[in-house]
Amino acid sequence: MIRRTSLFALACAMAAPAYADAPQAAPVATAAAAGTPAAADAFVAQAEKALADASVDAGRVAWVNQTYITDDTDAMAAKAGAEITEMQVRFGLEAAQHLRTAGLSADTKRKLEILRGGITSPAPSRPGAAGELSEISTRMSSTYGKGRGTLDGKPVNGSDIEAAMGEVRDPAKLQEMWVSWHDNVGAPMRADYAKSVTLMNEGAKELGFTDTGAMWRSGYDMPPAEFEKAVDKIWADLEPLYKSLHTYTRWKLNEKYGDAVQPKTGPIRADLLGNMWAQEWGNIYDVVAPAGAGELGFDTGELLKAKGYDPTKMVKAGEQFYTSLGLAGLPETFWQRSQIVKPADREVICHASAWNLDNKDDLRIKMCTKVNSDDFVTIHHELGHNYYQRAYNQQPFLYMNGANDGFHEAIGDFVALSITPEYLTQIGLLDKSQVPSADKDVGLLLRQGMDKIAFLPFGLLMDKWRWGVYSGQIQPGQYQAAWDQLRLKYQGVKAPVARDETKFDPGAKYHIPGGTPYARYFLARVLQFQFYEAACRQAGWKGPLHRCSFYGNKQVGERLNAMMAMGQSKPWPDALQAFTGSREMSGKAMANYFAPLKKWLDQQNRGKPSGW
Ligand code: X8Z
Ligand code: ZN
Repeated sequence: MIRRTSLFALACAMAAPAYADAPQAAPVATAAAAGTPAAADAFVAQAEKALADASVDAGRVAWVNQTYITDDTDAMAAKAGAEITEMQVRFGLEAAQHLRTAGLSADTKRKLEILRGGITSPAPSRPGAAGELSEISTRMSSTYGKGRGTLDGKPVNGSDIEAAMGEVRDPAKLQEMWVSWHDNVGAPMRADYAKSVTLMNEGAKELGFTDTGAMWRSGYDMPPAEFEKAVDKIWADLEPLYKSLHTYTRWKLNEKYGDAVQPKTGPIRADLLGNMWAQEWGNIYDVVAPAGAGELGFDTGELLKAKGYDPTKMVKAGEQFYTSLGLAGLPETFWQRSQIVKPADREVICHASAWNLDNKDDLRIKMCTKVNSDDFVTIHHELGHNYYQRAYNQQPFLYMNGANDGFHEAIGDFVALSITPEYLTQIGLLDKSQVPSADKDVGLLLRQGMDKIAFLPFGLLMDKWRWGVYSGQIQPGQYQAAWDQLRLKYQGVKAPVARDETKFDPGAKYHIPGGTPYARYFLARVLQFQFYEAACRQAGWKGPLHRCSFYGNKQVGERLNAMMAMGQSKPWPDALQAFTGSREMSGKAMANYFAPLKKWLDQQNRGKPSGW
């Protein structure tokens, strides 16, 4: 698989990543003497051009591989990926040399740092290493894409089993799906994963980082150690909110399933939460909804089905939100070239992603869309990536990226927060008479919190685990145990059956075999509320925050576009300030949004066991 760097792409927001058959980088031919700012400028210009040129073909190779997995496309993708990585590493190492030069311009320094630190899968420069890493990465990624679990003993593909985890309520069936998926998909990847860690760390060290985790943490306009502290601080601020939700949810699960399935104390059984990874819990809203206030009278997925929406119509509705903000419609090619539903006759990577194949406007999404509420949100999420990509397409190639990767993940989610009942009436999905009254506010917030709040500890622990693996603090013989410990510590969940070191549960989550860093989603979860609070303020909204929709607001659209158009050209606090006025990523806006829910949860939880 094409190894992506944050230079070209977020795995989920894939600007044309890199290049197959790229010309070997020639030494910079320039009159400027080596070690001078002019030589650094010339190197950056040459590297930027080479990468931009080469990125388009490689993007196509990756697209074809991920939408048509065969041994042949795997081989082509592995080859293209190796060539990309080799070129990136070569430029990265040269960038490190130029960074020693005094008197560099701010732009040149920023671009050199991007070249050195923005490689997500750094391979060692010795011959053959990039090829080996690329082959392993392609194998892991395609193995995931082709993975099957079972339900009632019959094989079920990834997108179907993901949806079934949200719908099935029989604990034995949930357990079967959970165990089969984790055993079949995760466990066989263990040795490949360990090998990839060794290779990537060797590469990261060559580029001057202590390990790959430190390299990943270096992409936030602050030292890696400070980034870790910033993330921990956000979590510390929001942990009480999560604990309140956990206490309440465990109680409700115990009421539904009884002590034998879900005890009143201790961790929650991970397969009962409506999601294969227990990362978002909104699918079991029916299980936790309080009588009266919790009866919302509608479910977005049911509304879509009732109104006869198909996946393409869902995407059109998503596009319509963005155009209502004054942003241009998607190009015709988007509709011709996207993969919106799972092809019946071939293996693909179903995990949703957004692409810009020509770095201009060859925008596409790749999804295996189902008509349900999760995928309605995911469509808005992916289109957020596409609109971001197009907004920054005038930037120099090395700045064609999010202000940081959390921004890229946050745009579409921020837009989807505007999918309020009122908005659903505006687009004709919900009847005016069905809009839940103010006494249903707690229910609306609980439905939203089951997705948004529940995600936080998962969003954090994915990379806590990888940071530990890359630093060597977690050794291969402890992969599973360390994973289980982090799941327990942060999420308070546990596997439905005992796990041991023959398993490899991290491999059963897309981003581990896919090599996509995950802290971005944690950041996005808080950033989206910062954006939303700011947009609602700009729109002059006066009511409860969660009822605000900025649908149709051109001023919000204009300011959003201004922030997105900056790409990665400035440190992220500048971009954040441009839209929100603040220079800090913080959990405050999210805590503010959910404050009425927190109060209500704590009332419900009185006298109930809390923690695990
Ligand atoms: O991977 C994604 C997107 C593609 S960038 C669908 N997300 C994370 C996940 O599914 O684990 C969005 C939310 C978190
Ligand atoms: Zn995304």
